[in-house]
Amino acid sequence: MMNKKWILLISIILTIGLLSACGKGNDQTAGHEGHGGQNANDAKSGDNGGHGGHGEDEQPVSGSPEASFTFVSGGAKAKEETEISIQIMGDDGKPINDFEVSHEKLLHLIIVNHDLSFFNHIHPEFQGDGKFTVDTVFPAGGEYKAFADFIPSGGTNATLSEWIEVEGEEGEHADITPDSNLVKEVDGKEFELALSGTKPKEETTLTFTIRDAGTKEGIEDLEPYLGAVGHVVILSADAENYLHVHPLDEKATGPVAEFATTFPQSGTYKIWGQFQHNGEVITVPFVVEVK
Ligand SMILES: [Cu+2]
Repeated sequence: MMNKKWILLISIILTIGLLSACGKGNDQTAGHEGHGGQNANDAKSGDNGGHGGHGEDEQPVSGSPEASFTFVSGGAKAKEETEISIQIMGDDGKPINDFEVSHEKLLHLIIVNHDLSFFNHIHPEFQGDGKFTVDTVFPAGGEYKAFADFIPSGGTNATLSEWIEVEGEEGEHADITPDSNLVKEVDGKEFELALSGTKPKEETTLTFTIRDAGTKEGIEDLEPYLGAVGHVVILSADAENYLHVHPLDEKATGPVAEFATTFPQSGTYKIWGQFQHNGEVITVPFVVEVK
């Protein structure tokens, strides 16, 4: 009970401080106003959802980080190795240098193309001064969306994204249509996906059952991938919503792997399940409709 009272008291004090700082238009406020302009990518990398904007001076840097994605050589060409740089800055305009290890990594980078037919999940290395870099190859020209998923130390999970342009001939655009049958065969394995529900704003359990495609026997010796039974990424068809997904039993080894998520609104979503078996990572995509 005491704790709650203290939190309430501190919140009130902070709110009063914040309101007065924003209202007066003094030097401090002018500094904050300038902040948006200094970060050209502010609007583009807004998937964080929690842009507070004002009065963070007394708080840790990690309140509402910014990420900017650049190609180190100035541009990227299809089918050529390209170095991507991701610069992470705090609210105060200073680089963030302390990150929590999440799923065994400091930062997860997901790259998809416009129709979500291309999916890449890689792990850039931290170079200091808030910067991560990684080499990658884009299969064709066109627009790709990059998502950087990380947790600043002492902060909350952030997913910052930006569309990036790759030079070269574009591939064919395919429609993103919901699968009529949620059973897929990839690399000699059969993956069956079941959803506990398909309603938005309700926690949904995703159950993957993994079998040998030939014998139909369940695979019971899945290896941990990024510290858990598997890793699942979900994006809305327009790549606007990146969903957070967590395993229900990290230590599971198959044939069943369960994850939980909440679809924010109705629409079409693409789900990528990633599992490791015999030292190889297998990525299996599904498209579902949430009504
Ligand atoms: Cu990752």
